[in-house]
Amino acid sequence: MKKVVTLGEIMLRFSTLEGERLSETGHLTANYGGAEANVAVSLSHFGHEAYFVSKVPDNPLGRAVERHLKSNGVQTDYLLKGGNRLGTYYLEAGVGERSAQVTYDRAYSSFSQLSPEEIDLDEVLDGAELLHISGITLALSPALRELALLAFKKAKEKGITTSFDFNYRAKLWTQQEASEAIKPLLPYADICSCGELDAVYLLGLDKEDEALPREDRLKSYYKKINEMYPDIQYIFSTFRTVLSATSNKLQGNLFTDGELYQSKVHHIEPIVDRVGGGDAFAAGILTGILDGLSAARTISFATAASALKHTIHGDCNAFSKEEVLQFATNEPGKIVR
Ligand code: KDG
Repeated sequence: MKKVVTLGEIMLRFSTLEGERLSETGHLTANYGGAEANVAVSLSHFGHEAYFVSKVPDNPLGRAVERHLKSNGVQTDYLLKGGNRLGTYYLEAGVGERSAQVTYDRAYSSFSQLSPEEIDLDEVLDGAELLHISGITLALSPALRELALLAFKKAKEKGITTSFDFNYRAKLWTQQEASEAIKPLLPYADICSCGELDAVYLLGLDKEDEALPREDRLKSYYKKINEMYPDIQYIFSTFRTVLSATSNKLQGNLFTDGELYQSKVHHIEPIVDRVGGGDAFAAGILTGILDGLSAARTISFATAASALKHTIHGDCNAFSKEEVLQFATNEPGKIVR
C-alpha cells in the first residue's frame, strides 16, 4: 500500500430533500464532505494508505468526522483537534432545469484558522508517494496558502509526487485572488486538474476559437500550460454536458507526453448526487498514475469512478477499485488525433 496524503477542510453537509427550499425545509439529511477529504476516501477505497491532514473541533462533531474518515479506511494520525467549530455547508437539491445551490457556513472553522506551525510537514510527508491539495484550501486563508506552498516545495524536495486541483469556487474568492494564489504553486506541481475555464480565467490564456472542437481547444490550452510549467506531467479535466439536474453526459480528458486521451462518454441518468464527482475523478487519475496504468486505462478508470459517484448520496465515492474496473469494462480511453 502506498502512503498518500491530502490536506484540506472537511465539513458537515446538510441537504434538503428534492423539491424543498432550504429557507423553508424542516428536513435536512447530514453527510460529510470536503474536496480533499473526498479524495482521501476514494484513494483509500482504491487500495492506498490515505492520510487526511486537517483540523476539527475537539467536540462530538470533531469525533464524528474522525469516525467517518476511519470508517472509510482513511488514516487520521494528522487530524488535529481544537479550534472553534466544524465548517458546514448546505445543499438545496436541484430539480429539472433548476440546479442545486450551495450555501456555506464555514467562517472561523477550526481548519480555516490553522497556522502552518501546527503541521509538522516532515512527519506528514515521511514515506509518502503523493501529496494532493486543491484550490479550496488556498481560498480559506493566507496562512493555508503559505502552508500549501511550503508543503508542495517540501514534497518536491523529497521527490514526492504533487497533485493540485484548481477546484475554483466562486463563493469563496474572486478569479483574481485565485489566480494570484494558484500561480506560485504550479511550478511545484506534477499533476494538475484544470478545466478550460480555469485555463482562461485563472491562468490568463487567450480564449481559443469557440468554433474549434472542444478537445482541440483543450489540447491547445494544455500544451500552453505545459510550456509555462514544464514540470507538470499530467493535466486532466472532464467535459460535462448538463442535460438536467438529474442527467449528465460525462467524458474524461487526460493530457500527458503531449497527447490527449479521452474516455468514452458516460450518460449518467438519473444522477443521485453530483457533488464529489470531480474528487472521485481526481482520485481515479491519481490511482491510475500510482498504479502505473497506461494513460488510456487511467482516463477510463477515473471517468468510470466519477460516473459511479454520481449514483450515490453524499460527497464521497464508496466503490472499490475492483468495482470501478468492472464498471469501466474493457474500454480504454482513446488518443485524440
Ligand atoms: O468537490 C466537492 C466539494 O466542493 C464539496 O465536498 C464541498 O469541499 C467542499 C467545498 O468547499 O465546496
